[in-house]
Amino acid sequence: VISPELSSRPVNTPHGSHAAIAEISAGLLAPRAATSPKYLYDGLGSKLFEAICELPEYYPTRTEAAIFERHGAGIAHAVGTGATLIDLGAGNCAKAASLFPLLRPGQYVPVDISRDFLNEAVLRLRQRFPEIEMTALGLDFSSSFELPSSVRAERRVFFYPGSSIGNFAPHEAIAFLRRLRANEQGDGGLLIGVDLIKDGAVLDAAYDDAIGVTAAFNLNMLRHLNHLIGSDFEVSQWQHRAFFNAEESRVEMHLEAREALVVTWPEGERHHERRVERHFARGERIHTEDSYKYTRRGFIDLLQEAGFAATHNWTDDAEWFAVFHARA
Ligand code: AVI
Repeated sequence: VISPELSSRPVNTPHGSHAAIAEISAGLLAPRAATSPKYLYDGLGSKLFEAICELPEYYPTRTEAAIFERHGAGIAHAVGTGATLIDLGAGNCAKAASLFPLLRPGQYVPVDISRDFLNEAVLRLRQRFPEIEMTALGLDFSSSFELPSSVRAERRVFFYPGSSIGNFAPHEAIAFLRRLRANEQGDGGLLIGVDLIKDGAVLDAAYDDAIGVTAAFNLNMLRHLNHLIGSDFEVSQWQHRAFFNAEESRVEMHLEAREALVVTWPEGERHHERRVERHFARGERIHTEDSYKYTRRGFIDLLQEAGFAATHNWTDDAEWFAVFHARA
């Protein structure tokens, strides 16, 4: 199901790929420790994210779904039917699947870094929609990517819902959208969901829910890092922190050391016996995710900087979330 030439782990060690190990190690050793949010998504992380989407505090998923529900006909009219629908960060594929009756894609191409999770979802989806050709790709599209020849070239429409674009800094978002344009070949488009700036208390609650699902999602990254780089993080020594940073227009997620502690991991493949040590003071943080929020005008400007013309956008009554359709 998953195209083997597009593995997200080009050179495998007993843990992660060399590139991932080097990236994680450098991030942890930086004076302000940080990790890429992509490491939130191992198998359990993807399931926890699904649970987040069910939380009353996490409004983006249901608000976006309501926009698709209410404006589905207009969105389908703008996008057109029979397209090659490329679903970036497809996860359980549920959002795209709910649009199949309206968009009637000629080919569906779900892409996700969590390949086992994706595989399971696509197996189920094929039974529901046997008439749609499906090509699942298990790869990390956050850096560079090229679509294989099994993806039809005509009318490529990138579907990027859920405000995942918010997990890039604005300059990275522009670079990412430019790469999409390069893969799109002129006659396709982009259908993208974007979270809008709103009251800070609403944002704080959305990323620090009462029953602690988002805390578990964030803390699970430590287990994933232990698996990827062979580190010895103890989850109980850390706590979840999340808050809206209005100046930067983003929600930040951090993991904060509850006490002074040391984390170690193997220095490299050739020096298995030597371990890197990273000391954390009590209260010191690892910055694990940013989730940028935009105004509608601000996002139209960003699309334009990336070379897209924003043709339409749709929002909910409270203007908490917006869906944009853009063409090259
Ligand atoms: C996937 N992404 C858009 C989510 C967000 O809202 O930034 C990830 C998330 N992090 C915490 N809760 C949800």
